[in-house]
Amino acid sequence: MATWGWAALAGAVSGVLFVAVAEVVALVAARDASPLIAVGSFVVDIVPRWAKEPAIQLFGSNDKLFLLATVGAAALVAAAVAGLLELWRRWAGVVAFAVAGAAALAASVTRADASPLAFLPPVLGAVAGAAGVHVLVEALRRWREADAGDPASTGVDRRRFLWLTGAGAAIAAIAGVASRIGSAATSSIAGVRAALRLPAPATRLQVPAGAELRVTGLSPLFTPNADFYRVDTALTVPSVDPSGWRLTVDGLVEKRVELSFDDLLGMGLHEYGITLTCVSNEVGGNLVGNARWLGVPVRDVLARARPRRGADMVLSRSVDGFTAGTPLSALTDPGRDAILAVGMNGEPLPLEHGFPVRMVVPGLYGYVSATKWLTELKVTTFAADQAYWTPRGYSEKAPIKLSSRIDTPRVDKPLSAGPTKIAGVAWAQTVGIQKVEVQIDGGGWQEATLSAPINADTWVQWSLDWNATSGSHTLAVRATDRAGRLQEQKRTAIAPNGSTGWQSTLVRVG
Ligand SMILES: Nc1nc2c(c(=O)[nH]1)N[C@H]1C(S)=C(S)[C@@H](COP(=O)(O)O)O[C@H]1N2
Ligand SMILES: [Mo]
Repeated sequence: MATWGWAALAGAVSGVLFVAVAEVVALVAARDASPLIAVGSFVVDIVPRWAKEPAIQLFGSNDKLFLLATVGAAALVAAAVAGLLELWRRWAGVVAFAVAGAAALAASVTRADASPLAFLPPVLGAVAGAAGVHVLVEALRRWREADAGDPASTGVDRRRFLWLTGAGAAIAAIAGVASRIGSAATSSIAGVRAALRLPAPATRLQVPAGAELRVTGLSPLFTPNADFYRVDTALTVPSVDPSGWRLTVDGLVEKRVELSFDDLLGMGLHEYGITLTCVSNEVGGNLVGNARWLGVPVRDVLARARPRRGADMVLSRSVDGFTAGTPLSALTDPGRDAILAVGMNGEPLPLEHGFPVRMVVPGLYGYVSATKWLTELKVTTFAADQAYWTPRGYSEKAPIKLSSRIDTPRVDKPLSAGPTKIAGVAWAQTVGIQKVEVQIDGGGWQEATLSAPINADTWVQWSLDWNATSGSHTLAVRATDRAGRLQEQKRTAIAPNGSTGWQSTLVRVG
């Protein structure tokens, strides 16, 4: 191999050493302050919408894995270049590692949930990487100089370089594996959650007879937690221990309030049925789910702090820095069940869905209301504060749009001729669904049977009998809400405040 090839390899090994040492230090000294995650999170926050959306569409819930792999690959290439720089000029590679360390340091200490020792992993990692590249490239230089001048010592110097490079790679590998095993062993929040017993609700959700239609292929009335869609900017699921959790209510309030988890539970828990929807849900998409939530009304919590006149927004903040801006009126309205949820479908909130406390507000898209891993409610104004997605191209206010979806039959599942059912779900949170109509092959609109609604905040299921004949058929669906409004026919994109359009799908009957 050419000298430059060896130098690039030496740089790459030093790069892996940087990351592995940083991971170990992060585990021991500053839990969760992994520079790779910090840099990845920084990228998540700065990539523009046009770059983010295709990645999400392409990789779905693996988008985070894809991002980390990209950051890792870029770091490896940069480290190889640092090896070449060190070969070109002594110390130039060391300077490159120092610059990379400074960038990782900036990303680490500016994270919302940065621990006081967050500076240690990138600093010590960079020291290890810089030392690695310098020592290895010096050894390479000696070998190559010996090659040119004194052939007798070539073998010794060659072995020395290879030995050092191998040792560096081995140390990196061991440290990397150890840090992974260690972090799995110490992430005890899953255990804390499993042991948690929530009090019984003071009022239970009433589910009327006929609330669930039994049709094969139709979404269940309540989406199981394991199937519930997940959308957030968090590269690693935040670990929040309920015993140390505090909710601060501050800003434009008469009295700043701080609540512990037990204080919150002590306010009285009630059960609610609310269908959550993501603004990124495409027509026919699955970024929507219905759950039985256990929680405390937000208005009760706000009442303790007494919002001042002039306030019109509540900026809810997550431990990871994400924020949502919700109209104050939607949270104080006695007619709307905006809640701080601690339970989901009979269990404590799953870690990915915001354990231990999240917000859920009927009728508003998740990004303006449903803050997970909640830590603060700041009473403020839309004029004074902006939430996470506002400067990133999404509307400040975003009520959920009336929508309907066909669950069965599906394009990818051919069916046989004969009597069958066309079925799906429809939602118009806070208003309710009055009617769902189905159109077959461009014919007349036929009214579907609706499930008995739990309330206006949950979706309803719908179904229509169909005698399917052989061949291809186009099925379309549209809903009307209880205010008499027909679902918007015109297709619009998800940005800036949610997609519209009637779903139409092609099915093959064999
Ligand atoms: N902390 C935090 N909370 C968040 C988000 C986030 O990125 N970070 N995303 C929001 C968005 S866009 C949606 S649609 C919902 C999704 O909630 P789920 O993952 O429980 O389905 O969470 C909201 N809460
Ligand atoms: Mo969302």
